Amino acid sequence: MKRALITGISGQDGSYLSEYLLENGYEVFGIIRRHSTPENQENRIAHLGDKVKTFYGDVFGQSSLERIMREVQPDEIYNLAAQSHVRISFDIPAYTFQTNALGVLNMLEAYKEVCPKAKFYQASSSEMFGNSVNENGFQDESTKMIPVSPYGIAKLAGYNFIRHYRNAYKLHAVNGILFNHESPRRGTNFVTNKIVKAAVRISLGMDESVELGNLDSFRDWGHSKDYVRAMHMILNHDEADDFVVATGRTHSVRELCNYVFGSFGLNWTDYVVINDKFKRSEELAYLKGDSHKIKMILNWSPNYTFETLLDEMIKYWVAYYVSVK
Ligand code: G4F
Repeated sequence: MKRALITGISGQDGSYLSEYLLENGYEVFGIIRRHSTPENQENRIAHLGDKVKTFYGDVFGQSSLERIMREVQPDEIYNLAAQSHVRISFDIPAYTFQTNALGVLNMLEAYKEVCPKAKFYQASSSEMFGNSVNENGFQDESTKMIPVSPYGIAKLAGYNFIRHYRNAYKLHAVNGILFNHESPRRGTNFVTNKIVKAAVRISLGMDESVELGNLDSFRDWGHSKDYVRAMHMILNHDEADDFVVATGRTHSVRELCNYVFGSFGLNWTDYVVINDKFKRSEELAYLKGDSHKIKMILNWSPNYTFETLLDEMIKYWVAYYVSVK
């Protein structure tokens, strides 16, 4: 049985990746941070029970990472731990950098020291591109990376550490450059789940409005389940390499509102209120990913569309509020 070690296992991607690896016969181990209310910390993986084994640890502490790696002896390491909220990274830039950049370095050092024969996946992000777009309107592996947020800057440092360790120490360390990916398990302070949850509550008479920030940015939204499958494929490619993972379709936040409120027969303009506190000091305006490389080399393609992703999220929140009402 192959052994996988996942940091950030209690997050959206960590939970779906755990399920995917268990289905594929892996033993799954995860690192979680200590939290004063432990049930909140593990609610996305609680349904997996003792099928996953978790350890307390933190990407800040190399010695605890080494101890865990020594005990697990992983074949595959997925570094998904991050401060993942871009707007919040403007409020806590140093913490974001420590987690998303120095955390990668600590993980790599522990990996090089303890289990260098393992394969190492790094959760890199389309936020690293900033406002660079190729002439054809897409971003791919060759697009310049000029990030516009503390989050993106930190992720870019992590991305470069991976490339450096791969080249310098001949480690099988890879980056997945993932565009936005969502699901019912997405945090409700990210725009998709925030809008879906609000629209469901408004449709049920539980709320009257929702406050949002910039409606004019465009994102390439896919489903986390499709993207964790891509992570596994990228890591298991014979050659250690970096891949963009995206749907190739883009929509504005405005279009997202229109689809979600429209599915309840509501006009979103009656319910959305703009609040500047949800805007960013510098914004990434447009993301549309070109994932031809992973399609051609690894034969990956997404099962979900923008519409089926949102339909699943809407269904989840309707069932949730109908059951608690
Ligand atoms: O949902 P978001 O917060 O995601 P964002 O900033 O694109 O970041 C996500 O995708 C990245 C990949 O490119 C990941 F690396 C990152 O970890 C995260 O998963 O915001 C999407 C868009 C932005 O343009 C934002 O300004 O929605 C806009 N927006 C408008 N009103 C809002 C809101 N975003 C949030 N979170 N909340 C609002 O009220």
